[in-house]
Amino acid sequence: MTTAAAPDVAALVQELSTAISQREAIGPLTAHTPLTVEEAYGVQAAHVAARVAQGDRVIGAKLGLTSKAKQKTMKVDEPCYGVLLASGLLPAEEPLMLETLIHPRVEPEIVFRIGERLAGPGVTSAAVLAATEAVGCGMEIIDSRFADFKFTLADVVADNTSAARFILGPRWVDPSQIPDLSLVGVVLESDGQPVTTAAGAAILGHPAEAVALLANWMGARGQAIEEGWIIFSGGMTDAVPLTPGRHVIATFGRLGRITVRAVGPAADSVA
Ligand code: OOG
Ligand code: MG
Repeated sequence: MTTAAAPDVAALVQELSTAISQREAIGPLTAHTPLTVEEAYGVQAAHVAARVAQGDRVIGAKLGLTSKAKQKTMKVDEPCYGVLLASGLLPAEEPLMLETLIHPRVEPEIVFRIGERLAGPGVTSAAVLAATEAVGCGMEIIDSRFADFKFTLADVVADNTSAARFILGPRWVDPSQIPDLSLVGVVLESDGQPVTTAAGAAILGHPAEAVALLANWMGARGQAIEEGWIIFSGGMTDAVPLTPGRHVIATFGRLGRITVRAVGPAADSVA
């Protein structure tokens, strides 16, 4: 039996970093380097560590591909996770400057603020809810470093699951105020037209299930969801491309409403 040579993690991190700094999409890493999903998490961790060494800070994590809508469109049918960096937080009132990204898209998510360290194995959605200090809503702005958002599971994991920016909603609510997060609805509008609607149940049946999955995956890697982290549980609907001038509004009922306004030219964003 032959085993594949270990990937050159530093070279892959460099490729991703260059795509971000040059705002230019690249081809999938797996087109030239065989990569297992486990190795891909190693690339993601090395990339995040490099950002932290440059002064950034990990403030949470995000699930990816936890809804059927996302899995179908992205043609990857398994969830995954990435890291949220402090530099990604876009204040709610600020427009998104398109020239800072490659081809951004936006998606509505239910967000958890975790009050107690959580690490698997054995973390259940009930344990997640017990450890949740507050729930809120968010909009994630994803920006795959890969051309046309075409990737395999290993590629998207290495690329920190397309993480770019995120916006937090107007309020945090005690979880006891929302009896069932699977019933929280969202209405997504683009330029004044309704695009789609979804409910929390779109996220693995219940968004806390996604956070439990994350805690168990992290536990298996000797990591944990740390106290105070915010967790984006995954896009409830397909993402909407942010083209110049586009206004996207997500309304989540009692969790509030978020508006994203895209400003300026974008190299590769017309969809
Ligand atoms: C991958 C990231 C998916 C989500 O919420 O499902 C994601 C992508 O669609 O580029 O963040
Ligand atoms: Mg997302």
